[in-house]
Amino acid sequence: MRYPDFPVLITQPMMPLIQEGIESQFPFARLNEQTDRAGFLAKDGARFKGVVTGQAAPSNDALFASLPNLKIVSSFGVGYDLVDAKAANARGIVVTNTPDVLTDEVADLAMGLLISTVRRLPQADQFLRKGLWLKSNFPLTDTIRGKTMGILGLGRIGKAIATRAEAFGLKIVYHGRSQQSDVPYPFYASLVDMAKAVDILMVIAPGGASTRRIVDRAVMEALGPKGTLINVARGTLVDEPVMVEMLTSGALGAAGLDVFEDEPKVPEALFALENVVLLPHVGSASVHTRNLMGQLVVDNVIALAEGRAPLTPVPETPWPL
Ligand code: A2R
Repeated sequence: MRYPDFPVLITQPMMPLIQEGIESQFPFARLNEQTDRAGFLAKDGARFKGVVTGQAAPSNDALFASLPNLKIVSSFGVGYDLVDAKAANARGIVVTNTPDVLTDEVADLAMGLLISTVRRLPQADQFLRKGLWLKSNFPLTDTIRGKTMGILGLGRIGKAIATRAEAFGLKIVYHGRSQQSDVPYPFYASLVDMAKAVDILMVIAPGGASTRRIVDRAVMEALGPKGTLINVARGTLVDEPVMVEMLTSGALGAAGLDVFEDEPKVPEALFALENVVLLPHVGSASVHTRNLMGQLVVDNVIALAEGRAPLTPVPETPWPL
């Protein structure tokens, strides 16, 4: 064992690459397998210097309080809305995520989902499989030709989507909390104003309290019956009940959704709709990219165990703390 002095607490089931990387190099325990979690943490909590986690288990201040010698929370995924990074900072704990290595994969998926939604590729596939092509041609669809896409969240992934979308001939505009000086795309300070001006709204900003239901009824009404909503960020950014109602009535044209508010539960009303494409949160889910993300989770813990700087600290816990 390479790091006997750096015990790690694993809080949820992780991919095999992470489990093997931690189990072979660190003393470890699995919080999710403890029948008496509170008792376990009270007795053993002071042992752990690292936490390895993901989007299935919240890491909050109560957890940090029970781990008084914790140095790092290494979280799988670029989004870390279930980790209270501000509370971690206040306790001198660094939080790391897995940015960059998934940027192109998620951007590829976003474009695939956009074209699938507008050109109705899954519906066309079902049409053929059901033998309906023998009776008639598949109905003509909408197009992305000549359309404008508004990006909510022009960050690493948003920019990678914009590059791809430009190659497809789309006009790009964006909304965020502030205008960026070094991008060529028009900025909208108001999300509603941007939604009025575009055909496609691409959602790729972080989850959490500041973006909760930011895509509300007013935004979806502005997008309108000919508009297309694509969400590859987090389900929490969209008012899901309103979206379902508006997609059902036709007040919102179409939606391509990789994320949902209460995953893996998806509102069943969506299953019956022809104007939606639904994916089970697969934005980064290729073997190649998930392995890069998993290795980064392990490498961040190793960096701390060796007394080095973490590779990818989140902005709320800048290094050195
Ligand atoms: O607001 P800005 O100018 O800092 O732009 C950031 C934007 N953003 C927001 N936009 C509107 N309202 C907010 N409250 C808000 N908070 C952040 O989201 C920035 O352009 C973008 C996030 O970009 P990055 O931090 O580079 O993240 P990355 O790697 O592109 O991933 C985005 C999200 C993840 O957090 C996951 O939830 C999802 O993609 O997979």
